[in-house]
Formats: sequence, C-alpha cells, structure tokens
Amino acid sequence: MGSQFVDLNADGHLDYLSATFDGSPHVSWGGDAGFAEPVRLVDGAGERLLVSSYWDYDEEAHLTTGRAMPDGKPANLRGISAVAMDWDGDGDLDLLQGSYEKGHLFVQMNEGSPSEPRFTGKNVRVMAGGVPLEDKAKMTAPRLVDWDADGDLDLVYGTFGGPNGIAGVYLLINQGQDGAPSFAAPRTLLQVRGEELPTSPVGPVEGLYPEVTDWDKDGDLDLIVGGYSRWRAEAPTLDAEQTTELARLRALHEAASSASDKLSEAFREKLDSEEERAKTDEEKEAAWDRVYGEFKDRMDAARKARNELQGQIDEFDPPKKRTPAVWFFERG
Ligand SMILES: [Ca+2]
Ligand SMILES: [Ca+2]
Ligand SMILES: [Ca+2]
Ligand SMILES: [Ca+2]
Repeated sequence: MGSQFVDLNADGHLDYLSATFDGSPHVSWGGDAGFAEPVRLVDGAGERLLVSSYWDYDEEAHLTTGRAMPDGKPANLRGISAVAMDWDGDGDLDLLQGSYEKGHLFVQMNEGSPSEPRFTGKNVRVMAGGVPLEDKAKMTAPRLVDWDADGDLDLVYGTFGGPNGIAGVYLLINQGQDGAPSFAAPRTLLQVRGEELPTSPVGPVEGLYPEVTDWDKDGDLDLIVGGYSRWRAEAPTLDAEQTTELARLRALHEAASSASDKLSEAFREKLDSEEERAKTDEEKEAAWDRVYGEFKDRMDAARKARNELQGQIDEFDPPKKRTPAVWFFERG
C-alpha cells in the first residue's frame, strides 16, 4: 500500500515501491523488459526492512522484533506504507515507513549511494510539532510534496479511520533547513465522519490514500484520494402492491437460503463420512472430487436462486454498500 513509482537505484528505469500487510516494503525493479517480480527491500545487513511486527512466511506466524525500532523494543506496529525520498538532502533516496497501528511514521536513512542503496536498519521516529507523530485513526500513507511552494518538502498523509477514529488527510509543514526537515503539528486538509449514509458514493470515509498533484492544472496542488465510500441508494416509496411483492420475495428468499444451507450441510456430511473412510491423501482427494461432483450443480443452482431473489429485494430495499473509488479534491 502507499505505492510509488520511483527510480530507487538511479539506473534510469522507474521502479515500483509498495508496502504490504506482511509488514515490509517491496520493490519491483524496472528494466528494459518492464518490471521484475517484486522482492522485499533489505537493509545493509541483508535483513528485511520493517517497523516492528511482520508476517513470517517460514514460521507462518505474526512476529515482532525490536531490531529496527528507535528504542530497540518490539512493538505492535506493522509497516504498511512506504515512500522513498531524499530526506537528508545528500543525493540518495531514504525511506519513510508508516505503521497501521497508532499511525506512526518512521524514516530510515540510506548510507549507500544513489545506485546502491544501503539502508541502516534503524528507524527514526518522525516528529510533528515537537512530539512523535501519532494518529489514532490508524495507518499513515505519506506523500512528500512542496505544499506551500517555499522550496522544501512538506508531508501529507492519509489515515484509515473506521470505528476507532475519524479518517482524514493531514498536512505537516516543513519548518526545517535543507537536509534536516522539521515538521509542524498536523493541519487538517480533509476530514470525514461518515455518520450519515449518502445515497451515492460521493466521497471516501475510510482508508484514505492521498496523492498530491495539480490535477486541474491551475497552478496549485490538489488532492487525489483513494478510499472507501459507505452509501446506500435512496429507497423507493412502495405502494401497497409493491409492499406485498417485497414480503413475498423475502419469504421466497428465506426459503431459498434455507434450501441452500441444507444442501451445503448435506455436502459437508457426506464429504466427512467419505473422507473418514479414505486412507491416503489420494483417496481423500478422490472423495472430494466425487462428492463435490455429485452436489456441485444443485449447490450452484441454489446459490443462484438465492442471489437472484436478493437482487430483486435490493431494488425495493437498497442495501448498504462499501465501494472503493478515487476522488478529486480541488484546493480552495
Ligand atoms: Ca531503477
Ligand atoms: Ca538521502
Ligand atoms: Ca514546503
Ligand atoms: Ca490545482
């Protein structure tokens, strides 16, 4: 998430940088033939870059480590966004990582060269207004851009929101010197509460990822924000006949759901009993194929009948929806 096209190894080809829920930034190196398979970015010691918590593919478990933390202590903080920029102005790209939990930002310096990045393996906490940046709305998806056109990079970030906080996009103005950024306390660029459901996906209320660019080419920077909208289409006013029809559809839907559930149960029971008799993995697989083959058409038909009825009901009584989209916010 928080992905970026950037030439991370200064070879003239754009690379694709992205962090994921496994807790580490990944890069797809660009070349003449396009992009390579993504690989995890590593530090100078060859260890994967991360904040603290991560998914370990060998152990198949969520683990935490303090090795990259400023205080050396493991914490429940997973890096899910990453962006490269020259933080200290020495000509090579450094890395900013945002954590999902608590919405912190960490910077990790590159002590290699533009063409051979070598990251220190130690994260430094990003401060805002003299205190560590924290946002209870979770997730910081950062972007660095000269918002106030004074020649230095300012920081814009979006948050997740949801039940634990209000989602928004915030601005940290850089008040520091060249090569030593120092950010003021966050200013709100956009804040959404999502208390009332609109009748169309008019804007994002959750999981806000901002991009900053002069979209309408009028000379100032605007926001492009990806996220989720929660909405519900306006319910039509039903006459007596439609009200009766809705009740009839609901009864049919209930019956269809129950029939579909019973069929799934019967499938599961038969499968369990046949698998119990199977002695080898091959026999188990054959049992699955046999029982699934026996039930598949009927299960598909039952699901289809139920879904069609739901579609008819939705026209009378529109459901709540959560739609991902991208919105443009013009700078006022
Ligand atoms: Ca490159
Ligand atoms: Ca640098
Ligand atoms: Ca600036
Ligand atoms: Ca503009």
